[in-house]
Amino acid sequence: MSELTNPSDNPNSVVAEPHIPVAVVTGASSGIGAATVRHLSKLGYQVVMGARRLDRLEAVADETGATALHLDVTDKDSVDAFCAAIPRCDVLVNNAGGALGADSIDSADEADWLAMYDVNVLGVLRVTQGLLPRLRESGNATVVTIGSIAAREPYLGGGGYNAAKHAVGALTRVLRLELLGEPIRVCQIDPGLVETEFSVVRFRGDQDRADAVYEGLDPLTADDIAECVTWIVSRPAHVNIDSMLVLTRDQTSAQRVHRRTA
Ligand code: 8X3
Repeated sequence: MSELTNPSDNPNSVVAEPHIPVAVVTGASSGIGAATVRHLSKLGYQVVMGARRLDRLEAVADETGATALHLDVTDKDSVDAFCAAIPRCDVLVNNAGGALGADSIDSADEADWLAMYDVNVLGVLRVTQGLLPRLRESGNATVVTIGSIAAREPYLGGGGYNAAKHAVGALTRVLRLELLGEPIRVCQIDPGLVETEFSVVRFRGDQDRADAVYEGLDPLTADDIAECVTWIVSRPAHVNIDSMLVLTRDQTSAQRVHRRTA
């Protein structure tokens, strides 16, 4: 983990180096989040990353020099402490999120729906709210939210995740309306099939079921999406990439994929 000195009474405060832009990435302990930390660090950002699994974050920190802070986006106190430790924010990547289950609406578990709404929608709300003062101070900021093809298109078994990600899309578009006239860009990347821990978590550790999601096709990688983030944030300041749908060549829509048979 990078060495932090204490600029204030907050022992966890990050020290922002003057002239080095600061990027904040949530859900950064693995997958798209960790890849985004690596790519933004290479691009020259001082990166502050948050996640629940601090041990995993510290491994990414050792590799990149990014600063690791504990963050549970479903816990308002945790988000408040995280945001209070960040003195500057030029880029916010709202990546924390995920799916739970693939049940039909007929058999859906309300607790899963609540959990998905909490992490995907309220998580983005809490962190964005908490860092908006820092984003406004930046004078040239970008919020990139990782949505999903599930934010655009319903699919069988997608009920709760579709509902949550559609809400993320609504939140992103309302935020863009609200910030019109301020120097803050608002972007949403909607990835299709990306092979990360996403499906293992969705299917509660059932690796075979998770593997089957990507079987016979070339899925996107976390790096593919991280490269989209770095491209978006490195456009000239007046260019707002409002939204981006990113699919593997083997996928044309949520339910239409090409799988090679052995
Ligand atoms: C992940 C894409 O199609 O597995 O956000 O829901 S999908």
